Amino acid sequence: MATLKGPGKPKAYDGSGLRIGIVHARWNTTIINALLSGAKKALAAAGVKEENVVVQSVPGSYELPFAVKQMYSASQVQSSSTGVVGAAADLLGSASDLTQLSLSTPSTKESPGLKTPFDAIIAIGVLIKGETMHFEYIADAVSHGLMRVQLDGNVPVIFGLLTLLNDAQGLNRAGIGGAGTNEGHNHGEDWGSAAVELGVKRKGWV
Ligand code: DLZ
Repeated sequence: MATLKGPGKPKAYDGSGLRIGIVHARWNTTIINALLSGAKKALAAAGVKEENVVVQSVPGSYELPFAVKQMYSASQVQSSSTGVVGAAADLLGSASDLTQLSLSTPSTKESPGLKTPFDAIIAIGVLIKGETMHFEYIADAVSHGLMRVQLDGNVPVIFGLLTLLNDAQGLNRAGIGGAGTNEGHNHGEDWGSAAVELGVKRKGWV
């Protein structure tokens, strides 16, 4: 049955030539893990190779915009020449986990030793409203931060931030609601599909 909500039935985009980054927060881990699995499942279903999916984590959602920006910058520098990887590390900060991990991903079969920049990055976070204004400030800052990164960086950033009033809303939106009956729909799958669609379209809109 057709539903009013959601992105509609996705066209089958071929993700086999894409490199996708995922940065997820660790707050509210149960929901995060399900969303992450959903995103990876959709990427695999679209043909994105496992070795071309790089996953990073940060403590909370507030850290997502910076992490996405760093991850993308590192992948750009890495792709320009293997010789400037050291310079990239200097540029981005010496002992940065993000820099080290994103620069040390395995090589593709097509171009050994040389990786292309990410075609899209998915930012995943789960904010659950508490008793203070914390939720509003973080939700607003992260939304604007992610938009800024994608427009300034010219890279699609998929908005995988759930802004929830309670735990149950989150479990449902991760497809693990209903106390063990897996009610709801996993929005991570939609984010994986969106990353593939935008990654493909970014290579040519006309
Ligand atoms: C501090 C905090 C709170 C109260 N709640 C959440 C949340 O529901 N989801 C989330 O992703 N992060 C939360 N954080 C952590 C902040 O995002 C951030 O990691 C810290 O303020 C440190 O910058």
